[in-house]
Amino acid sequence: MQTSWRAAPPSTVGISLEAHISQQMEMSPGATGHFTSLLYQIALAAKLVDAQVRQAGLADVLGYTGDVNVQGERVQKLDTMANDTFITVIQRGQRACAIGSEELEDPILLPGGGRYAVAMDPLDGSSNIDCNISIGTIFGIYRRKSDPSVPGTLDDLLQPGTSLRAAGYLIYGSSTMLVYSTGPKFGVHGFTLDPNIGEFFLSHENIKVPQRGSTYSVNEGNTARWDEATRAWVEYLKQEDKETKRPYGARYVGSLVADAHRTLVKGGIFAYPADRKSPQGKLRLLYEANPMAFIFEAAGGRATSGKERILDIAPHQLHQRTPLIIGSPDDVATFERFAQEGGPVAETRAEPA
Ligand code: P6P
Repeated sequence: MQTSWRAAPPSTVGISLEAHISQQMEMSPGATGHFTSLLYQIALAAKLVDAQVRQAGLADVLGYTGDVNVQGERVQKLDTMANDTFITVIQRGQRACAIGSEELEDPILLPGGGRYAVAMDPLDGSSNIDCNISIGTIFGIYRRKSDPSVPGTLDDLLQPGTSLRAAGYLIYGSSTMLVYSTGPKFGVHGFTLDPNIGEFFLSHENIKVPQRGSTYSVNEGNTARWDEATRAWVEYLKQEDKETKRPYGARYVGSLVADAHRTLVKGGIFAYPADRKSPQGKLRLLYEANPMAFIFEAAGGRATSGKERILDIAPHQLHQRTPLIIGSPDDVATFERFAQEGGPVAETRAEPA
């Protein structure tokens, strides 16, 4: 006979995503449930995409559709499926007035009074699908600026990251995780999908980026295209120096959600800097850099373009690019010292004062 029942602690690992979102809503005075409902819709769409991604190896969905998206990249069937799934679910939920997607040249502008604008990369890293490397969905949620009596506008999406109401990502990896935040006050939380029952459960509560890490994540294949400061920064990290715990380990998957998630949990730095081929950087501000920057800052990390804080950048185009450097505060500061002081002359390779 059980003699006592141990009451669960107030906020424990293991609660469902729905319960967690409801708790956050209760902590938001004046909440109407619209935002909560939109988060539920994103989680539902993520489950549907996860089911397709898991079967991709078996079903005939790995091939290319033959189409080319607005980025000039050949579109894989899973890209199309993910884009259609998120858009359909969000539209049906009627809480959004505008959706900007990496897969669509123009935003979807919706009537019906939805209060939020969603910027998303439905399936990032899709070139890795065929080799079973982790891929993901990245999203940012803005409060609309336009009058709710009319359909949403492009301006509802062209907002700086400081205006984000929430942001997050899904990583479809060895397990599927949803990581999201509604801001530094509420923290960053990771939920792991239990595929047997189709529910997300809190597995990583209040994720904090370590003050400093021991790995750097950058595509060194671009070295010949980098400026001297970027080259000097990487060379500095590779030097042997016990006092500053160098060399750093190199880790690069080539899938943003995978590289960012590792950096978020373990610390260190991820960089996609500008180079001669991509003078504005490769990654997209609205639906890649901003959501990641929002998450990292909410977790105590930092996010810069090398010249300015990512979240401060005023967007002017839906698909505009930016250099993206995210990670532990100390490691991002080291990058900035090289970027802003032009880096030392090659032979010294010491960190600028
Ligand atoms: P590269 C994937 O195609 C992606 O958009 C991001 O997920 C990833 O961080 C980056 O491009 C990798 O780019 O040029 O290193 O292959």
